[in-house]
Amino acid sequence: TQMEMYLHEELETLTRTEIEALQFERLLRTVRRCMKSPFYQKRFAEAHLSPEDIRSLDDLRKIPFTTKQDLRDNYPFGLAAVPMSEVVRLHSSSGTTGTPTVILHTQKDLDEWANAVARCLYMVGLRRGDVFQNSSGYGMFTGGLGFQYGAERLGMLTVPAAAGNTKRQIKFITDFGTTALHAIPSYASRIHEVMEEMGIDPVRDTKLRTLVIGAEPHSEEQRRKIEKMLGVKAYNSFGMSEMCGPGVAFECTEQNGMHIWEDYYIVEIVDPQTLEPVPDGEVGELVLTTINREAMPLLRYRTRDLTRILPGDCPCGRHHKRLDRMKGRSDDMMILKGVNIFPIQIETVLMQFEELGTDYLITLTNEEANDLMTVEVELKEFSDDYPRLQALTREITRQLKDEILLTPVVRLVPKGTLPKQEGKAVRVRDLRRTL
Ligand code: ADP
Ligand code: K
Ligand code: ZN
Repeated sequence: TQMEMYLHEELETLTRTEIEALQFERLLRTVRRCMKSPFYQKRFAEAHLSPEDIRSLDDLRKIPFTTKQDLRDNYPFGLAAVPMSEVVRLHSSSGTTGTPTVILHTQKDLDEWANAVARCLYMVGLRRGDVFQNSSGYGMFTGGLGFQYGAERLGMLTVPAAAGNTKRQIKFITDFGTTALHAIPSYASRIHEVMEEMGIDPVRDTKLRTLVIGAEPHSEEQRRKIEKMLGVKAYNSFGMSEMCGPGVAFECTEQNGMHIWEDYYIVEIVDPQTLEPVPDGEVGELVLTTINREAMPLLRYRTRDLTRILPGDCPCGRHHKRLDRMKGRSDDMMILKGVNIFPIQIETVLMQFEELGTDYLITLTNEEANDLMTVEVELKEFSDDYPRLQALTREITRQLKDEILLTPVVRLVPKGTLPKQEGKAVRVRDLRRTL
Protein backbone atom coordinates (compact mmCIF):
# COMPACT_ATOMS: atom_id res chain seq x y z
CA THR A 1 0.00 0.00 0.00
CA GLN A 2 0.96 3.68 -0.22
CA MET A 3 1.71 3.80 3.49
CA GLU A 4 4.43 1.25 2.98
CA MET A 5 5.95 2.96 -0.03
CA TYR A 6 6.70 6.41 1.30
CA LEU A 7 8.22 7.58 4.55
CA HIS A 8 6.86 11.12 4.12
CA GLU A 9 3.89 10.34 1.92
CA GLU A 10 2.47 13.84 1.82
CA LEU A 11 5.74 15.50 0.83
CA GLU A 12 6.92 12.75 -1.48
CA THR A 13 3.73 12.67 -3.55
CA LEU A 14 3.15 16.43 -3.95
CA THR A 15 2.03 17.39 -7.45
CA ARG A 16 4.15 19.78 -9.49
CA THR A 17 1.84 22.70 -8.65
CA GLU A 18 2.02 21.85 -4.95
CA ILE A 19 5.80 21.51 -5.08
CA GLU A 20 6.14 24.93 -6.68
CA ALA A 21 3.80 26.57 -4.18
CA LEU A 22 5.77 25.11 -1.30
CA GLN A 23 9.05 26.13 -2.91
CA PHE A 24 7.92 29.72 -3.34
CA GLU A 25 6.84 29.96 0.27
CA ARG A 26 10.11 28.46 1.48
CA LEU A 27 12.19 30.57 -0.90
CA LEU A 28 10.67 33.76 0.52
CA ARG A 29 11.39 32.64 4.04
CA THR A 30 14.95 31.75 3.05
CA VAL A 31 15.64 35.05 1.32
CA ARG A 32 14.40 36.98 4.36
CA ARG A 33 16.59 34.83 6.56
CA CYS A 34 19.59 35.52 4.31
CA MET A 35 19.32 39.21 5.13
CA LYS A 36 20.74 38.30 8.53
CA SER A 37 23.95 37.04 6.96
CA PRO A 38 26.58 39.73 6.36
CA PHE A 39 27.52 38.07 3.09
CA TYR A 40 24.04 38.09 1.54
CA GLN A 41 23.23 41.56 2.87
CA LYS A 42 26.16 42.84 0.88
CA ARG A 43 25.34 40.72 -2.18
CA PHE A 44 21.77 41.96 -2.31
CA ALA A 45 22.84 45.59 -1.79
CA GLU A 46 25.39 45.31 -4.62
CA ALA A 47 22.74 43.87 -6.91
CA HIS A 48 20.22 46.55 -5.87
CA LEU A 49 17.93 43.75 -4.85
CA SER A 50 15.66 43.41 -1.86
CA PRO A 51 13.58 40.47 -0.63
CA GLU A 52 10.43 42.25 -1.89
CA ASP A 53 11.70 41.87 -5.46
CA ILE A 54 11.11 38.13 -5.26
CA ARG A 55 7.47 37.87 -6.31
CA SER A 56 7.44 34.49 -8.02
CA LEU A 57 9.56 31.38 -8.26
CA ASP A 58 10.98 32.70 -11.54
CA ASP A 59 12.30 35.76 -9.73
CA LEU A 60 14.90 33.44 -8.24
CA ARG A 61 16.86 34.24 -11.38
CA LYS A 62 17.30 37.84 -10.26
CA ILE A 63 19.51 36.62 -7.41
CA PRO A 64 23.27 36.39 -8.09
CA PHE A 65 24.96 32.98 -7.92
CA THR A 66 26.92 31.85 -4.87
CA THR A 67 30.22 30.05 -5.52
CA LYS A 68 32.70 27.93 -3.61
CA GLN A 69 35.03 30.93 -3.75
CA ASP A 70 32.41 32.96 -1.84
CA LEU A 71 32.48 30.31 0.89
CA ARG A 72 36.27 30.48 0.98
CA ASP A 73 36.37 34.28 1.02
CA ASN A 74 33.96 34.37 3.95
CA TYR A 75 35.54 31.53 5.90
CA PRO A 76 34.60 30.53 8.51
CA PHE A 77 31.35 32.18 9.66
CA GLY A 78 30.60 34.97 7.16
CA LEU A 79 27.52 33.25 5.75
CA ALA A 80 25.87 32.49 9.10
CA ALA A 81 22.23 33.62 9.09
CA VAL A 82 21.63 32.86 12.77
CA PRO A 83 23.55 33.95 15.87
CA MET A 84 26.48 31.58 16.39
CA SER A 85 24.96 30.54 19.73
CA GLU A 86 22.25 28.69 17.74
CA VAL A 87 24.78 26.72 15.70
CA VAL A 88 25.27 23.21 17.08
CA ARG A 89 27.51 21.62 14.46
CA LEU A 90 29.86 22.49 11.66
CA HIS A 91 31.29 20.39 8.88
CA SER A 92 34.31 21.38 6.87
CA SER A 93 35.37 20.23 3.42
CA SER A 94 38.65 18.42 2.92
CA GLY A 95 40.21 21.61 1.60
CA THR A 96 42.92 20.00 -0.50
CA THR A 97 43.19 23.20 -2.53
CA GLY A 98 43.70 26.18 -0.28
CA THR A 99 41.25 27.49 2.31
CA PRO A 100 38.69 24.95 3.46
CA THR A 101 34.97 25.74 3.51
CA VAL A 102 32.60 25.43 6.43
CA ILE A 103 28.91 24.56 6.66
CA LEU A 104 26.94 25.42 9.80
CA HIS A 105 23.87 23.67 11.23
CA THR A 106 21.24 24.44 13.84
CA GLN A 107 19.56 21.56 15.64
CA LYS A 108 16.61 21.86 13.25
CA ASP A 109 18.98 21.67 10.27
CA LEU A 110 20.42 18.43 11.62
CA ASP A 111 16.91 17.05 12.17
CA GLU A 112 15.82 17.89 8.65
CA TRP A 113 19.01 16.44 7.22
CA ALA A 114 18.40 13.17 9.06
CA ASN A 115 14.82 13.16 7.76
CA ALA A 116 16.03 13.56 4.18
CA VAL A 117 18.52 10.70 4.49
CA ALA A 118 15.92 8.50 6.21
CA ARG A 119 13.50 9.22 3.35
CA CYS A 120 16.11 8.11 0.81
CA LEU A 121 16.89 4.87 2.62
CA TYR A 122 13.22 4.06 3.14
CA MET A 123 12.59 4.70 -0.56
CA VAL A 124 14.89 1.80 -1.53
CA GLY A 125 13.15 -0.58 0.83
CA LEU A 126 15.24 -0.32 3.99
CA ARG A 127 13.28 -0.63 7.22
CA ARG A 128 13.60 -1.00 10.97
CA GLY A 129 15.13 -4.46 11.41
CA ASP A 130 17.72 -3.89 8.70
CA VAL A 131 21.39 -3.65 9.66
CA PHE A 132 23.01 -0.67 7.97
CA GLN A 133 26.79 -0.50 7.78
CA ASN A 134 28.50 2.73 6.84
CA SER A 135 32.00 2.60 5.38
CA SER A 136 32.33 6.39 5.02
CA GLY A 137 34.95 8.25 6.93
CA TYR A 138 33.46 9.86 10.04
CA GLY A 139 34.41 13.24 11.44
CA MET A 140 34.27 16.22 9.14
CA PHE A 141 33.34 14.05 6.18
CA THR A 142 29.54 14.33 5.83
CA GLY A 143 29.02 10.77 4.54
CA GLY A 144 29.75 9.49 8.05
CA LEU A 145 27.43 11.32 10.42
CA GLY A 146 24.97 12.07 7.59
CA PHE A 147 24.15 8.41 6.98
CA GLN A 148 24.51 7.55 10.66
CA TYR A 149 21.72 9.89 11.80
CA GLY A 150 19.50 9.11 8.81
CA ALA A 151 19.75 5.36 9.31
CA GLU A 152 19.15 5.66 13.06
CA ARG A 153 16.12 7.85 12.43
CA LEU A 154 14.66 5.01 10.41
CA GLY A 155 15.26 2.70 13.35
CA MET A 156 17.87 0.53 11.71
CA LEU A 157 20.73 -1.00 13.63
CA THR A 158 23.50 1.23 12.35
CA VAL A 159 27.14 0.18 12.28
CA PRO A 160 29.60 3.11 12.09
CA ALA A 161 32.36 0.92 10.66
CA ALA A 162 34.02 3.97 9.04
CA ALA A 163 36.61 3.81 6.28
CA GLY A 164 39.49 1.42 5.75
CA ASN A 165 40.53 -1.95 7.13
CA THR A 166 38.63 -4.01 4.61
CA LYS A 167 39.00 -7.35 6.40
CA ARG A 168 37.46 -5.86 9.53
CA GLN A 169 34.71 -4.32 7.39
CA ILE A 170 33.92 -7.77 6.00
CA LYS A 171 34.01 -9.35 9.45
CA PHE A 172 31.38 -6.82 10.58
CA ILE A 173 29.25 -7.67 7.55
CA THR A 174 29.27 -11.37 8.39
CA ASP A 175 29.18 -11.11 12.23
CA PHE A 176 26.42 -8.49 12.49
CA GLY A 177 24.33 -9.74 9.59
CA THR A 178 24.66 -6.47 7.69
CA THR A 179 21.84 -6.19 5.13
CA ALA A 180 22.70 -2.78 3.69
CA LEU A 181 26.06 -1.15 3.09
CA HIS A 182 27.03 2.36 2.13
CA ALA A 183 30.28 2.50 0.17
CA ILE A 184 31.81 4.53 -2.61
CA PRO A 185 31.76 2.47 -5.85
CA SER A 186 35.52 1.91 -5.98
CA TYR A 187 35.44 0.64 -2.38
CA ALA A 188 32.54 -1.72 -3.10
CA SER A 189 34.75 -3.39 -5.71
CA ARG A 190 37.61 -3.54 -3.22
CA ILE A 191 35.38 -5.26 -0.66
CA HIS A 192 34.47 -7.86 -3.24
CA GLU A 193 38.11 -8.44 -4.08
CA VAL A 194 39.06 -9.00 -0.43
CA MET A 195 36.00 -11.24 0.11
CA GLU A 196 37.29 -13.41 -2.72
CA GLU A 197 40.74 -13.57 -1.11
CA MET A 198 39.12 -14.57 2.19
CA GLY A 199 36.99 -17.23 0.50
CA ILE A 200 33.74 -15.47 1.35
CA ASP A 201 30.86 -15.70 -1.08
CA PRO A 202 28.75 -12.55 -0.67
CA VAL A 203 25.49 -14.31 -1.54
CA ARG A 204 26.06 -17.51 0.42
CA ASP A 205 27.93 -16.12 3.42
CA THR A 206 26.37 -12.68 4.00
CA LYS A 207 22.92 -11.09 4.27
CA LEU A 208 23.90 -8.11 2.12
CA ARG A 209 21.05 -7.20 -0.23
CA THR A 210 21.25 -3.43 -0.64
CA LEU A 211 24.13 -1.17 -1.47
CA VAL A 212 24.12 2.59 -1.41
CA ILE A 213 26.84 3.93 -3.70
CA GLY A 214 27.74 7.51 -4.44
CA ALA A 215 30.19 10.31 -3.71
CA GLU A 216 32.09 9.77 -6.95
CA PRO A 217 31.10 9.55 -10.59
CA HIS A 218 30.45 6.04 -11.86
CA SER A 219 28.75 4.61 -14.90
CA GLU A 220 25.63 2.49 -15.23
CA GLU A 221 27.89 -0.36 -16.37
CA GLN A 222 29.99 -0.11 -13.21
CA ARG A 223 26.84 -0.21 -11.08
CA ARG A 224 25.69 -3.38 -12.86
CA LYS A 225 29.10 -4.98 -12.33
CA ILE A 226 29.03 -4.18 -8.64
CA GLU A 227 25.49 -5.53 -8.30
CA LYS A 228 26.51 -8.77 -9.98
CA MET A 229 29.73 -9.18 -7.98
CA LEU A 230 28.08 -8.71 -4.61
CA GLY A 231 24.61 -10.06 -5.40
CA VAL A 232 22.89 -6.83 -4.35
CA LYS A 233 20.77 -3.98 -5.66
CA ALA A 234 22.87 -0.80 -5.74
CA TYR A 235 21.31 2.65 -5.57
CA ASN A 236 22.97 5.86 -6.63
CA SER A 237 23.20 8.50 -3.90
CA PHE A 238 24.10 12.12 -4.55
CA GLY A 239 25.07 14.78 -2.05
CA MET A 240 27.71 17.32 -1.18
CA SER A 241 28.81 18.96 2.02
CA GLU A 242 27.58 22.40 0.94
CA MET A 243 24.08 20.90 0.71
CA CYS A 244 24.50 19.16 4.12
CA GLY A 245 25.93 15.97 2.64
CA PRO A 246 24.06 12.81 1.61
CA GLY A 247 20.29 13.04 1.12
CA VAL A 248 20.13 15.56 -1.72
CA ALA A 249 19.14 13.19 -4.53
CA PHE A 250 18.69 9.43 -4.51
CA GLU A 251 17.42 6.72 -6.79
CA CYS A 252 14.12 5.02 -6.13
CA THR A 253 13.64 1.30 -6.81
CA GLU A 254 13.08 2.10 -10.51
CA GLN A 255 16.84 2.93 -10.75
CA ASN A 256 16.17 5.49 -13.46
CA GLY A 257 17.73 8.70 -12.15
CA MET A 258 17.93 10.30 -8.72
CA HIS A 259 14.94 12.12 -7.28
CA ILE A 260 16.09 15.44 -5.94
CA TRP A 261 14.06 16.51 -2.92
CA GLU A 262 12.39 19.67 -4.08
CA ASP A 263 10.94 20.46 -0.67
CA TYR A 264 14.59 20.97 0.39
CA TYR A 265 16.19 22.35 -2.77
CA ILE A 266 15.31 24.37 -5.83
CA VAL A 267 17.18 22.88 -8.76
CA GLU A 268 18.39 24.72 -11.84
CA ILE A 269 20.59 23.48 -14.68
CA VAL A 270 22.55 26.23 -16.39
CA ASP A 271 24.99 26.51 -19.22
CA PRO A 272 28.34 26.81 -17.37
CA GLN A 273 29.57 29.45 -19.84
CA THR A 274 26.55 31.72 -20.29
CA LEU A 275 24.92 30.81 -16.95
CA GLU A 276 21.56 30.80 -18.73
CA PRO A 277 19.13 27.98 -17.90
CA VAL A 278 19.08 25.01 -20.28
CA PRO A 279 15.87 23.07 -21.04
CA ASP A 280 15.10 19.81 -19.19
CA GLY A 281 17.01 16.96 -20.82
CA GLU A 282 20.08 19.04 -21.63
CA VAL A 283 23.36 18.75 -19.74
CA GLY A 284 24.64 21.73 -17.78
CA GLU A 285 25.89 22.77 -14.38
CA LEU A 286 23.72 21.92 -11.40
CA VAL A 287 22.75 24.97 -9.35
CA LEU A 288 20.99 24.48 -6.01
CA THR A 289 19.18 26.74 -3.58
CA THR A 290 18.54 25.47 -0.06
CA ILE A 291 15.00 26.25 1.09
CA ASN A 292 14.86 24.18 4.24
CA ARG A 293 17.89 25.35 6.15
CA GLU A 294 18.36 27.88 8.94
CA ALA A 295 22.00 28.35 9.91
CA MET A 296 23.54 28.78 6.49
CA PRO A 297 21.16 29.03 3.56
CA LEU A 298 22.77 29.11 0.12
CA LEU A 299 21.13 30.84 -2.82
CA ARG A 300 21.82 29.59 -6.34
CA TYR A 301 24.94 27.68 -5.35
CA ARG A 302 27.04 26.63 -8.34
CA THR A 303 27.94 23.00 -7.63
CA ARG A 304 30.22 22.62 -10.67
CA ASP A 305 28.65 19.19 -11.20
CA LEU A 306 27.46 18.48 -14.70
CA THR A 307 24.21 16.60 -15.18
CA ARG A 308 20.72 16.97 -16.61
CA ILE A 309 17.12 16.68 -15.53
CA LEU A 310 15.53 13.53 -16.92
CA PRO A 311 12.28 14.48 -18.63
CA GLY A 312 9.07 12.62 -17.88
CA ASP A 313 7.41 11.12 -14.84
CA CYS A 314 8.68 8.27 -12.67
CA PRO A 315 6.36 5.29 -12.15
CA CYS A 316 7.02 5.43 -8.39
CA GLY A 317 4.53 8.28 -7.94
CA ARG A 318 7.05 10.89 -6.83
CA HIS A 319 7.04 14.07 -8.87
CA HIS A 320 10.32 15.34 -7.47
CA LYS A 321 12.56 15.84 -10.51
CA ARG A 322 15.15 13.25 -11.40
CA LEU A 323 18.83 13.98 -11.99
CA ASP A 324 20.79 11.86 -14.42
CA ARG A 325 24.11 10.35 -13.33
CA MET A 326 26.75 12.99 -12.79
CA LYS A 327 28.77 13.41 -15.95
CA GLY A 328 31.63 14.71 -13.83
CA ARG A 329 32.57 18.10 -12.48
CA SER A 330 33.31 20.94 -14.79
CA ASP A 331 36.81 20.81 -13.28
CA ASP A 332 37.30 17.04 -14.04
CA MET A 333 37.25 17.67 -17.73
CA MET A 334 40.43 16.72 -19.59
CA ILE A 335 41.34 18.61 -22.68
CA LEU A 336 43.53 16.65 -25.10
CA LYS A 337 44.46 18.08 -28.43
CA GLY A 338 41.54 20.41 -27.90
CA VAL A 339 39.04 17.62 -27.34
CA ASN A 340 37.02 17.75 -24.11
CA ILE A 341 36.93 14.35 -22.44
CA PHE A 342 35.40 13.20 -19.17
CA PRO A 343 36.82 10.17 -17.31
CA ILE A 344 33.31 8.71 -17.17
CA GLN A 345 33.26 8.35 -20.98
CA ILE A 346 36.29 6.09 -20.76
CA GLU A 347 34.85 4.14 -17.86
CA THR A 348 31.63 3.51 -19.76
CA VAL A 349 33.58 1.86 -22.58
CA LEU A 350 35.83 -0.19 -20.27
CA MET A 351 33.00 -1.54 -18.14
CA GLN A 352 31.36 -3.13 -21.16
CA PHE A 353 34.13 -5.71 -21.36
CA GLU A 354 33.43 -8.85 -19.34
CA GLU A 355 37.17 -9.60 -19.10
CA LEU A 356 37.95 -6.34 -17.26
CA GLY A 357 37.74 -5.53 -13.56
CA THR A 358 36.56 -2.16 -12.24
CA ASP A 359 39.92 -0.48 -11.60
CA TYR A 360 41.54 1.70 -14.19
CA LEU A 361 43.91 4.65 -14.37
CA ILE A 362 44.21 7.29 -17.05
CA THR A 363 47.62 8.93 -17.42
CA LEU A 364 48.19 12.00 -19.54
CA THR A 365 51.67 12.84 -20.81
CA ASN A 366 53.05 14.99 -23.55
CA GLU A 367 55.93 14.57 -25.92
CA GLU A 368 56.86 17.27 -28.37
CA ALA A 369 53.59 19.12 -27.92
CA ASN A 370 51.70 15.92 -28.53
CA ASP A 371 49.24 14.92 -25.80
CA LEU A 372 49.21 11.22 -25.08
CA MET A 373 46.66 9.26 -23.09
CA THR A 374 47.49 5.91 -21.54
CA VAL A 375 44.67 3.83 -20.11
CA GLU A 376 45.69 1.05 -17.74
CA VAL A 377 42.96 -1.32 -16.74
CA GLU A 378 42.97 -4.40 -14.53
CA LEU A 379 41.94 -7.77 -15.87
CA LYS A 380 39.30 -9.60 -13.89
CA GLU A 381 41.20 -12.87 -14.01
CA PHE A 382 44.79 -13.87 -14.68
CA SER A 383 45.46 -14.82 -18.27
CA ASP A 384 48.56 -15.59 -20.32
CA ASP A 385 46.68 -16.17 -23.53
CA TYR A 386 48.65 -13.44 -25.33
CA PRO A 387 46.92 -13.59 -28.71
CA ARG A 388 43.58 -13.25 -26.90
CA LEU A 389 44.88 -10.34 -24.77
CA GLN A 390 46.22 -8.60 -27.85
CA ALA A 391 42.91 -8.89 -29.63
CA LEU A 392 41.14 -7.57 -26.53
CA THR A 393 43.54 -4.61 -26.32
CA ARG A 394 42.88 -3.78 -29.95
CA GLU A 395 39.12 -3.94 -29.50
CA ILE A 396 39.19 -1.70 -26.40
CA THR A 397 41.40 0.80 -28.22
CA ARG A 398 39.04 0.86 -31.17
CA GLN A 399 35.97 1.48 -29.00
CA LEU A 400 37.73 4.17 -26.97
CA LYS A 401 38.71 5.92 -30.16
CA ASP A 402 35.07 5.88 -31.28
CA GLU A 403 34.06 7.47 -27.99
CA ILE A 404 36.77 10.11 -27.44
CA LEU A 405 37.93 10.66 -31.00
CA LEU A 406 41.60 10.07 -30.29
CA THR A 407 43.65 6.93 -29.89
CA PRO A 408 44.87 6.07 -26.40
CA VAL A 409 47.53 3.52 -25.48
CA VAL A 410 45.68 0.70 -23.72
CA ARG A 411 47.48 -1.54 -21.23
CA LEU A 412 45.88 -4.56 -19.61
CA VAL A 413 47.42 -5.19 -16.21
CA PRO A 414 46.97 -8.05 -13.72
CA LYS A 415 44.34 -7.73 -11.03
CA GLY A 416 45.51 -5.81 -7.96
CA THR A 417 48.41 -3.97 -9.61
CA LEU A 418 46.95 -0.46 -9.85
CA PRO A 419 47.40 1.71 -6.74
CA LYS A 420 44.38 1.62 -4.40
CA GLN A 421 43.17 4.67 -2.52
CA GLU A 422 41.65 4.73 0.93
CA GLY A 423 39.24 7.47 -0.13
CA LYS A 424 37.86 8.32 -3.52
CA ALA A 425 39.44 6.61 -6.49
CA VAL A 426 41.97 8.65 -8.41
CA ARG A 427 41.18 7.99 -12.07
CA VAL A 428 43.35 10.55 -13.81
CA ARG A 429 47.03 11.42 -13.49
CA ASP A 430 48.00 14.44 -15.48
CA LEU A 431 51.78 14.37 -15.94
CA ARG A 432 51.84 16.83 -18.80
CA ARG A 433 54.53 19.49 -18.61
CA THR A 434 54.14 22.94 -20.06
CA LEU A 435 56.41 22.90 -23.09
P1 ADP B 1 34.56 16.79 -1.75
O1 ADP B 1 34.26 17.97 -2.61
O2 ADP B 1 35.72 16.97 -0.84
O3 ADP B 1 34.53 15.48 -2.47
P2 ADP B 1 31.91 16.25 -0.92
O4 ADP B 1 31.82 15.00 -0.19
O5 ADP B 1 31.05 17.37 -0.55
O6 ADP B 1 33.35 16.73 -0.75
O7 ADP B 1 31.76 15.92 -2.45
C1 ADP B 1 30.66 16.31 -3.19
C2 ADP B 1 30.90 16.01 -4.64
O8 ADP B 1 31.03 14.61 -4.86
C3 ADP B 1 29.76 16.41 -5.53
O9 ADP B 1 29.80 17.78 -5.84
C4 ADP B 1 29.99 15.52 -6.73
O10 ADP B 1 30.99 16.05 -7.56
C5 ADP B 1 30.51 14.25 -6.13
N1 ADP B 1 29.42 13.28 -5.95
C6 ADP B 1 28.66 13.08 -4.87
N2 ADP B 1 27.76 12.10 -5.08
C7 ADP B 1 27.93 11.67 -6.35
C8 ADP B 1 27.31 10.68 -7.18
N3 ADP B 1 26.31 9.92 -6.75
N4 ADP B 1 27.76 10.54 -8.43
C9 ADP B 1 28.77 11.31 -8.89
N5 ADP B 1 29.41 12.25 -8.18
C10 ADP B 1 29.00 12.44 -6.91
K1 K C 1 32.06 13.26 -2.72
ZN1 ZN D 1 10.88 7.23 -8.70
